Amino acid sequence: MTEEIERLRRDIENELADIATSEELEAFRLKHLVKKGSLADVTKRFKDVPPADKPAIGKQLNELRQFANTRFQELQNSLQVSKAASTSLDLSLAGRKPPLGTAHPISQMIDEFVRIFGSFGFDVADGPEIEDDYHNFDALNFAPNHPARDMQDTFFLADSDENLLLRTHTSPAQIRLMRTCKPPLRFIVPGRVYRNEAIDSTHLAEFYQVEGLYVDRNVSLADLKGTLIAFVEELFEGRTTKYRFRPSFFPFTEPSAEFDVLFSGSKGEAWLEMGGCGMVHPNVLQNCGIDPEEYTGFAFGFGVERLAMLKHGIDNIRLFYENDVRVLRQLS
Ligand code: FA5
Repeated sequence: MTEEIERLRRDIENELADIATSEELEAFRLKHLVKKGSLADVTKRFKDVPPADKPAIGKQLNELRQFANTRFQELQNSLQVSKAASTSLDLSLAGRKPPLGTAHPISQMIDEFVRIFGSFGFDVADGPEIEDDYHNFDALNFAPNHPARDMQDTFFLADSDENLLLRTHTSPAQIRLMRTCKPPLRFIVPGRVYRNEAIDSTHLAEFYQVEGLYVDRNVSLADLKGTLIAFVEELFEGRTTKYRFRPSFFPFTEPSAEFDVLFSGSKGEAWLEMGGCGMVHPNVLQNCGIDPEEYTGFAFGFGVERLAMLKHGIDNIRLFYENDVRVLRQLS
């Protein structure tokens, strides 16, 4: 019987070595491991072995059974793992789209300014956020005792000998442009401005403005009105928006106006101030070395968040900066 067990062992080893699929493994199980399989068959005949040989042959038989069962189990596990690996990679599945981010609504609004005024022939310029008193106030014809210069409205930089401050508006960029470029000048200047203000649903202490400046011969108030109306009509894509020019005062423009747009929010309709505008004051042209007898110009400064509120029908300006992704996603 020893030779018979040895032969069976060689057969089992050879067959196991050739098994590559679960079907082959199943055939192996049916041939050797089930009740009527080869191993059960030899085990049945063990009772006929002479008692003296039983310990040695019993050991040989047990080892063979253990070997066959262990290898069977190992092969079954490894075939299951490779089957799972081959089915988890389905090359025909449609790809997963990565979630795409978008520009912030305020950046999108600035892009709209650049696009629309670009189509009107305006270039984009830049100016420093830390300004000096001269560019932010003096050169813009602010009287020395004008209330805007007050600490309560303006963030002055501590310990600065040069009266440095965080610009309160983008208008100082007008001065820098007129001092460095010769007319005709056509620029917009988007940028961040700072005011020492109480924050509420329409006011922030840090917000964006877009300054506009057009200086040439024969620029008139009609050009200013036509340009701003063309801008909002393009911005609101022809949706009828009501707007009005309201007489106002800025030291650096004469005449001056406030440009308002009718806003419908949750509390009904209200006029919302978009920005100031006017004809560049002759003193300002002179401060920049431009002859006011030869040239005229218009300027405007719009609040970007205010326009974005209107465009998206939002009545709380703070929503733009709370960075709630659910809100930002809706506005994109
Ligand atoms: C100015 O800042 C002028 N420099 C505008 C100007 C430019 C006039 C060129 C004439 C020629 P004003 O302080 O009104 O003006 O601000 C302009 C706009 O900024 C406002 O109409 C409003 O839309 C926006 N704005 C002003 N204060 C705030 C604030 N605290 N929060 C958000 N937006 C504001």
